[in-house]
Amino acid sequence: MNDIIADITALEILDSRGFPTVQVSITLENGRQATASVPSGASTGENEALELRDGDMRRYGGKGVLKAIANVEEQIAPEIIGLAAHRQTEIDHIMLEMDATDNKRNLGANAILGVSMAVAKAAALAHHLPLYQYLGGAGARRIPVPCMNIINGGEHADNSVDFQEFMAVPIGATTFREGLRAVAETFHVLKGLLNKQGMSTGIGDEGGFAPNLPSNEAAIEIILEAIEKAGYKPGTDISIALDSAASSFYRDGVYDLHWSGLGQKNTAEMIAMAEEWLQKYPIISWEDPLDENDWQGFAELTRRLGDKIEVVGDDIFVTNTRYIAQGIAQKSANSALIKLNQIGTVTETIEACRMCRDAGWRYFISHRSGETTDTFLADFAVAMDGGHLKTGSASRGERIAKYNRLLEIEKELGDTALYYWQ
Ligand code: 2PG
Ligand code: MG
Repeated sequence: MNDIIADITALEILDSRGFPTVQVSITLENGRQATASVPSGASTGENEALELRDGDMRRYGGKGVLKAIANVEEQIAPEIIGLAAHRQTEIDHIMLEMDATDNKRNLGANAILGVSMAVAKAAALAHHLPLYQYLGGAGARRIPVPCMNIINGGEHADNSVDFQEFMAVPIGATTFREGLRAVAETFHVLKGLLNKQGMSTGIGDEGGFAPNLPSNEAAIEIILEAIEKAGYKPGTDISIALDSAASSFYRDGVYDLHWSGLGQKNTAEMIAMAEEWLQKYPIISWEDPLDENDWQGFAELTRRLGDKIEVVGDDIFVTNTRYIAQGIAQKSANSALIKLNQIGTVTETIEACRMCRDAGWRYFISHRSGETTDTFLADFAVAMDGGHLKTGSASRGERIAKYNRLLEIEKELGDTALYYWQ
């Protein structure tokens, strides 16, 4: 099968927040063409790979990506054209060597990832395989549980809630489509409840509601009410997952929760609060409960709660095997959030998943708060076989596109599809 790369072009497009991002198209010698686009985060970890922005204040407030586009077309393309698209690892390594920095600041992680994802898509096309099967092999058949972010706070919304994400997790379903239905129905009931209380049903960056609730706990309580009203049982059918994104409210050594009326807390108090909430609420997964540099706090929290819930590290590990290895050695968590653009190549993202799997950790595939309608993530989640995915709420087309792609994959797999939480 001819999968030789004949041409690579790039285009500055807009993401779901209306900011520029990179789209890359690859044409193969056989005439087939694949296009991929790169997501972008808002609550970013300090050690994420660098998203190259132009800094030219006359365009998009400095957020243009024309430099990254030029890097794809003028620097990367000449080195990659002529290679076979299925040589993913080799191609990614060529780009890493060309960039030669620890955070991809020369070429830009957005330039490199756009090419890396488009290469994978082109190879899948050339080999007449769906992307999830090309990347995951013949055994790829587990559809991830959709952890649906139905209340948005923190840096993803302009409301009074300081935790970033409140997710409904359909653990009781036996198929993806039934799981998706359960949490989508809950989302709709939640809208009615908020309406009734005179609260805003405007949405945040990931499509969840962004009401001005009196506290973080109020967000959990109203979700539990919505689950019941939708006809499901909290903790049995649908559980709760949280992403505190705690780095975003950690200032001068304290966790500043003044928005939601909790005042300031130190690490020990944050852990005590988490412990108390686990008694009260059916929480099964908690991401970034502490600041990304609070390694000791993470280890202590994991020691205390790690046998009850999934403790997920996002900003602390940034999908980088260097930090995940440190986390495994120090028992800082028991799961890593996995985001392609935190590290910047498909190959390194696969390595991060492998490292977690080898250590008996879970890994949780994730979108970014700035997304496009590209559905790469849905196929990638099935290919990686981790079983846990977050890709936003039951609104906003860029989130729905991923859910709809998973429905297609499930249908294609028919009876062979698997779906379960653990
Ligand atoms: C997160 C992500 C995705 P962002 O913190 O987990 O939900 O947000 O893309 O803004 O970093
Ligand atoms: Mg996070």
